[in-house]
Amino acid sequence: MTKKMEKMNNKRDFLAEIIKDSDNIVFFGGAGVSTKSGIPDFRSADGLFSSKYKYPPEVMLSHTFFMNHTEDFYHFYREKMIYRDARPNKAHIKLAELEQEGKLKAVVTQNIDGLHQLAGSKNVLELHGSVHRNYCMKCRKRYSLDYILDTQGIPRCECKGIIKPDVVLYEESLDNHVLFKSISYISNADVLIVGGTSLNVYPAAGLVDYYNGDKLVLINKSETPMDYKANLIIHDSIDEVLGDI
Ligand code: CNA
Repeated sequence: MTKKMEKMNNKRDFLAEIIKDSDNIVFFGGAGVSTKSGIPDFRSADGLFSSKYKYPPEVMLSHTFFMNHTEDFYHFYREKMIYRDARPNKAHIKLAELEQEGKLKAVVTQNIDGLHQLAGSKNVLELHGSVHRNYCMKCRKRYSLDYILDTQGIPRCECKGIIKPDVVLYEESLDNHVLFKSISYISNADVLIVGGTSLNVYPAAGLVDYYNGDKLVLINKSETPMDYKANLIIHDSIDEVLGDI
């Protein structure tokens, strides 16, 4: 792999060749995939974690905070976590095309924005849930994102129960079915492309360890704690890198 890479003119050509040669690619991504669509990530300089709020974002996005300060949670959530008008960028679109061509088997994402599906991806494993699904904590009735955005304060079900977004908050565990399916795709992948994630949030970040192959591609603007594991590292914008292929 390394020798082959030395012969290639640049990393992007090498990535193009890896993609051309495989029909078993899995993509694992995070918030950086959607920044070009106008949705801020957590850990970039202009990300949510560098903004000043009354409570840190990790606290406001925790299960305890949701239960004890539901109205404050919804204030932050509606203002900072939901971007109804966001559209897929070149990264989402390329990944959907690769799936349609039969080359990419699954998108495993930490994102909750639904942009992969909007771009046309069919097999999307949402490790942290989705802002598009919401349910009553009392009777389990389902509600749309529009319902959450078009109400004020705490959104209530017709049975008066509190509606909760189907997103995995801090302190909550991941859906086992989604997690095991993700592990299965990643452990059987020929190529694993990891992108737009700081690989800081566990257990999601630990999924990289299930990859068994020798074509681990990491595309991220900044360094990650798993750069040393990658066979090909591109520190650049994922929308440009994937869009150019
Ligand atoms: P993160 O910790 O904020 O890391 C994002 C990473 O992406 C950083 O390392 C950036 O350097 C990098 N990055 C930013 N823009 C680009 C780009 N255009 N091209 C390449 N790299 C880029 O986010 P993670 O996803 O790693 O952390 C997981 C959290 C963030 C999950 O729980 C998500 O639910 C949560 N989140 C999701 C969204 C969303 O759904 N769009 C938005 C904000 C946060």
